[in-house]
Amino acid sequence: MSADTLDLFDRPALQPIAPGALLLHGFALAAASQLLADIAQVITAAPLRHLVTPGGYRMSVAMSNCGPLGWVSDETGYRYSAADPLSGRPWPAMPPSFRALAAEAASQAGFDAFEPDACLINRYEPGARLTLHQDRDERDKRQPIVSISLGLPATFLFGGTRRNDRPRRLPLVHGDVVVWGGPSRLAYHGVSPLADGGHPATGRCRFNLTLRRAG
Ligand code: MD3
Ligand code: FE
Repeated sequence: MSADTLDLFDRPALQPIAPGALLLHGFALAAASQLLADIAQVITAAPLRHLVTPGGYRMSVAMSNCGPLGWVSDETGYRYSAADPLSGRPWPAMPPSFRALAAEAASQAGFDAFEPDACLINRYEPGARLTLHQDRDERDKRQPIVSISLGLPATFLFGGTRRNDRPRRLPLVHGDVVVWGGPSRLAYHGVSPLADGGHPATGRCRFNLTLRRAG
């Protein structure tokens, strides 16, 4: 390839986003069909549902969890719970495919021995969004968070450590993996309303897996 020929999409495989934050383009592509089959299994046992915020709003994103702990919200607050409030039973086990990919991605970003105990599954349909927030319900903030994007593209909003810091817009596409740690761990972030479309792997939606060490 000649020096002036642009690489496909002109994106490096590993893209630093901010101190402690690294975007791994396409890192989940090879595993995507396994990940989606495993998501289907998990959400059969623990169905996706629209949680209610402590403020009384129904979330537009539908959620479920797997692993020892699951993130839940209701009128009384946010918390991690070992049981699915819909069934009273433990969340489904974390599929090895999720665990392995998260540990590999974290290691690429310099976080060794990442052992997530919580995986939140977010499903976005067209129009669904996540308003700016921090993830601060986890015990050890030195542990990174790994997120895996599948299906329709989204515009991720990445702000600073103060809510009023103007967020940067970061496109995330099928197969992208992001590791958030160090100084980025408490950054405000969100997702713009999902644009309508269709994706061969997921149909008319986006899945995001958020892997965390919560307990
Ligand atoms: C940046 N989910 O579930 S994951 C969430 O695409 C959440 O569904 C988004 O934010 C989604 O809480 C984004 C990416 C993410 C997760 C945690 C972060 C980005 C982060 C923590 C600090 C900074
Ligand atoms: Fe978050």
